[in-house]
Amino acid sequence: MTKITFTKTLAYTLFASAVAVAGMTTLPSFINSDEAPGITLNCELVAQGIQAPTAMVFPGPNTGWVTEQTGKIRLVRDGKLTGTVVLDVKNKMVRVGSGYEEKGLLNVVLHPKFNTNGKFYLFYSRNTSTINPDSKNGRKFDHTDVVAEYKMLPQSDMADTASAHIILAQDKPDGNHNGSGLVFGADGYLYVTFGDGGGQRDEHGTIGNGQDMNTWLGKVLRVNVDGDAPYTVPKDNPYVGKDGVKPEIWAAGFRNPYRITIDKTSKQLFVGEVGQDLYEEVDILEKGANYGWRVVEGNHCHNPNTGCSFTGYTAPISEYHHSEGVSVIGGNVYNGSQIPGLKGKYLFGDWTGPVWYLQKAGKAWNRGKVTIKNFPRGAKITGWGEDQSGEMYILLNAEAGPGPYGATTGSAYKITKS
Ligand SMILES: [Ca+2]
Repeated sequence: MTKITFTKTLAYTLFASAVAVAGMTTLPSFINSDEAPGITLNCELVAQGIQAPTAMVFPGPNTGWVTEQTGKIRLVRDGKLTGTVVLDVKNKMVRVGSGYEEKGLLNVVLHPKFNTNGKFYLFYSRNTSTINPDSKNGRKFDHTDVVAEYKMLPQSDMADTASAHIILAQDKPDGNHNGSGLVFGADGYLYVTFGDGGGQRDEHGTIGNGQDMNTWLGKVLRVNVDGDAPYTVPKDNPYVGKDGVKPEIWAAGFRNPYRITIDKTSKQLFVGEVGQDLYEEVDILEKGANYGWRVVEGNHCHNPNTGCSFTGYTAPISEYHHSEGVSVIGGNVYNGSQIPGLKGKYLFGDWTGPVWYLQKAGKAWNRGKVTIKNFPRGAKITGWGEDQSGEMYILLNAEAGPGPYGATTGSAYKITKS
């Protein structure tokens, strides 16, 4: 195993200090609690030499793909990273910075019928020259986030670059908070998450994008990619036919819902929603629900910062304070067979390294600490994966950003029994 060193970026150092100060001045006696018992797991290195891994999917029983933030899908076969590049979208994307960076190739999901139709979907950031009509001095949007469909070449490990077509495109006022969650529900529809537009505190328009029902920003969308191109809106979406509301919206009130996943047993969708300065949260997605941002952050008032109303907002199933982390990296419910004690638990982490599980207990979800042995110290958690038999994988980056193009400080580990 490679020894992984960790270098703090200036941005992260500043951010962590600001959080520490906020914690001291506003929450001097905050005590963390894990209601459920801690568990210990192990992990096995599957692939190293990856540049800033963002997502991992499994097109075959012994075949995985890992997306690199800088644009490539790398092929992993029989537990080893191969030289095969399934696809490289670097030339379609924005230039990805080497330090802390939220843009780039952020996610991939396979069509439920991938085995027969070879279709898959990417979420990446591309350049734009469009002027942002809400900017004060005629500035351009920062970039455009897109969801693109691709098909595999027949009988090949590689994608057909000519098959690309854009399903969704959303202009972004700022570079951060891109969402990028992609999952197919049990209904066969594609769910896509978009962040609130970026900057901080969702200071967009008069009420913020999270609460503005006339934008995809700060929302989870639900679309049908199997009808007319590029997509159709399912008739049972909650806001179809409502004036001033985008019909693609399934749920609202998000800041940066970085990951969305499906529990293959319960069919519930889980969202890891990255908070502002104080609280990170995990949500279970419900039709037409509003998760409260920017009015609330987790179970706490945000704007206004006291005396807000929680009426109409769906609470997270779990939240944690920034004394424990800074960005939730939503994971998966374990549905594998090799770790019986993990069955039905939602495993997730924070970008700074801690890992927890959530276990349903009556109406509540209790949190427990997860200790992973042989886990590289100081590495950033950037994503999770679930293979065809339900075993789970964790993606790490030794650095806080992608590094220069071609840098390889990322790795993928399989979660195993202790
Ligand atoms: Ca919320």
